[in-house]
Amino acid sequence: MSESRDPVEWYRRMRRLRRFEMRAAELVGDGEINGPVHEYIGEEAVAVGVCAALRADDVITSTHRGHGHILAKGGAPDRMFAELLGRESGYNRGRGGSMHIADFDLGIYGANGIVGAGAPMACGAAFTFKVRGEDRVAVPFFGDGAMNQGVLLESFNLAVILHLPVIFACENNGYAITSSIREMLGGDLARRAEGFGLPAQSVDGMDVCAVHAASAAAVERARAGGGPAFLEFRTARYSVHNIATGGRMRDNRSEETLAQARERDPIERLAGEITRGAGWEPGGRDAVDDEIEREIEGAVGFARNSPRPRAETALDYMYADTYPDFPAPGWEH
Ligand SMILES: Cc1ncc(C[n+]2csc(CCOP(=O)(O)OP(=O)(O)O)c2C)c(N)n1
Ligand SMILES: [Mg+2]
Repeated sequence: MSESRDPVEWYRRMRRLRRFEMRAAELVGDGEINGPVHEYIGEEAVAVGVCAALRADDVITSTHRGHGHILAKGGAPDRMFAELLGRESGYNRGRGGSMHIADFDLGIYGANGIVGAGAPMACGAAFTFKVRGEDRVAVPFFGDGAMNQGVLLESFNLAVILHLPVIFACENNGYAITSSIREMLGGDLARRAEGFGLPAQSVDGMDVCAVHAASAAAVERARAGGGPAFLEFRTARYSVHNIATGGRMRDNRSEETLAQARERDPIERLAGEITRGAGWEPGGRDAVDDEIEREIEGAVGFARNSPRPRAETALDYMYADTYPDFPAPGWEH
């Protein structure tokens, strides 16, 4: 998906993320989706605001909570639902499920079940851009929980010393599974990143305009050779960690705290700003909502009508059966 500075388009993209997740939750409830599903509802402004600052040829790495990032970078809802429903037409031919969706052509270098693991991959991509003299950037998304992973801190260091075009996008929703950041994380996230030499900023992650502005500035800098940056987006997930396990993964937030988070809803906020500002396209908000509804229902229908892999092919595509020559031709020892 390409760069956008149009608030109505941001609304459309956020609404797509929200409805995708709501529909996925229903399918989990109905038993049509098996395996873990980490819902992104409440955090839509982060994925949409960041990705609207990226070109189609920039790359992202994602997390276990990846649906939002993938959709915001242009992932197709029909192939995503097909993957969640375990169908042959899914992104991983139905063998990967929610946490392994990737599309290299769209610059989506994968959701990832290993917390923090996308960061070094993004550094690798950014190193390639730098060596080739390309003005592309790489954005690893990760959560507050990943800030305690060694590999993430090593990636900060690597990005700084190699001056890589990486924008570290930290989604601080205050929780890692059921553990509050207050009990688990020493110091301040942005100050921690600054300690590595990264320019760092803390941003209201419920405000897509603020997310986009901070991201666009960091991307522009990185493209021009200005090096990496760290952005903390303060956000909130409305649901439990993994909706497939239901109440067993409930954190200790009170109903009141959750209600307060919902009052800051990023989609309602943007909708209000559009109404008060430049206004809606012909047909208004309802027309966009209807368009998304048709898209999401069409995607669910596509997935349901797609064949499941045959049992005897379950292990196909799990392992590479050919390897590139190594050392690669031209490699100097
Ligand atoms: C290396 C590693 N350690 C632990 C886990 C188990 N785990 C899965 S999600 C998660 C919490 C991640 O929290 P955060 O990074 O804040 O992301 P959020 O779920 O809040 O989006 C943990 C500890 C894992 N998947 N990988
Ligand atoms: Mg978190």
